[in-house]
Amino acid sequence: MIQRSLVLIKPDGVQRGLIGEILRRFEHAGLKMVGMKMVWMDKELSRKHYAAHVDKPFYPNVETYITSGPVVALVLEGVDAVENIRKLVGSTEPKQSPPGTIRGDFAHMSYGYADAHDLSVKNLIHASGTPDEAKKEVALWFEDDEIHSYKSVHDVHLL
Ligand code: FUP
Repeated sequence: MIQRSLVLIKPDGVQRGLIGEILRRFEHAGLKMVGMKMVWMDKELSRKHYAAHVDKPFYPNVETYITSGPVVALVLEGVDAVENIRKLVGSTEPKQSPPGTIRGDFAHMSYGYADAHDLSVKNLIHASGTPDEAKKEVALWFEDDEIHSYKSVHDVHLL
């Protein structure tokens, strides 16, 4: 199934100069960028985006982290894109993320360290967890006219 997924390059990814590297990983995997913008999230957007987590004890630190600088928001399209993107991104906890994944190659923080320092775990990227979540997140982040349909070279191999 061709799916769309929402990806955020979080403030640590932007500040560390990893935007290009992260985009390269997705482009090289054949995923099509159909939406892209830079956004400095406010608390309201953070609460909407992390609606499932707002009442959890770790939420205040997640909000501090995600609103600490601009993020790059992407809509990526591809075959089973939601699952394939999560595979490329790695585990939520960078320490658990194997080498070869974006988090495993560019981050290593553990939940233990984050909790001991009253931080959110710095894991570079958000990627929608399920197709249902992806639909809701794409609708929260992008207007219809901000998402573009075009032919990429990869489309030749999908037919
Ligand atoms: P993910 O699905 O990978 O985006 O992760 P979750 O939705 O489970 O969690 C949202 C964010 O909260 C993650 F980016 C990491 C952060 N988090 C913590 O900092 N501590 C926790 O104990 C759990 C999650």
